[in-house]
Amino acid sequence: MSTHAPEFKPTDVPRDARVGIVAARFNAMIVDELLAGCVRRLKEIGLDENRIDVHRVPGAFELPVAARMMIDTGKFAAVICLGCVIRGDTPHFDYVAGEAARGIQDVATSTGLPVIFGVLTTNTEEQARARIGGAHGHAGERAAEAAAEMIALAARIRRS
Ligand code: INI
Repeated sequence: MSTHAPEFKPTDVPRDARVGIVAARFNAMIVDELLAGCVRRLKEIGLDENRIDVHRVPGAFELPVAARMMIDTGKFAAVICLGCVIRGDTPHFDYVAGEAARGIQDVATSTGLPVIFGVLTTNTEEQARARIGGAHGHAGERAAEAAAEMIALAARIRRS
């Protein structure tokens, strides 16, 4: 039995892995940058552009069902969900953000495949901007790294 925790190396990601991305149109300026950073990082990690499929949905609420549609094709090693939910004056935020998070995790656990939560949930647009290459890093890049690490993990577990 191996008891050491191997570090993630981009070279551990199988060359033939395909990644699906679903990105919300709502708060498009923020989500477009999440998407750009995510695709950029996946390519840096070594995924060919033709192994990355992108689909758009109206808002974060629709991310889980679109992720499920992509997973059900059997083509993808992971699906990354990207969105941005900004708190307003009504309880709407809680429903959209909460259901997106719950739905994405449901798809992951019910299919046994990595479905990555790349959804910003912030009080203000400024806080969201700080997370697309500002003071708080880039959530799109982090989502790409999480997907790559989980794909590598799945490959390692299959081999063990
Ligand atoms: N969708 C988002 O992705 N972000 C939001 O901030 C948001 N707000 O604030 O309403 C939002 N609403 C739309 C929602 O995701 C669905 O698309 C809509 O309710 C139709 O089902």
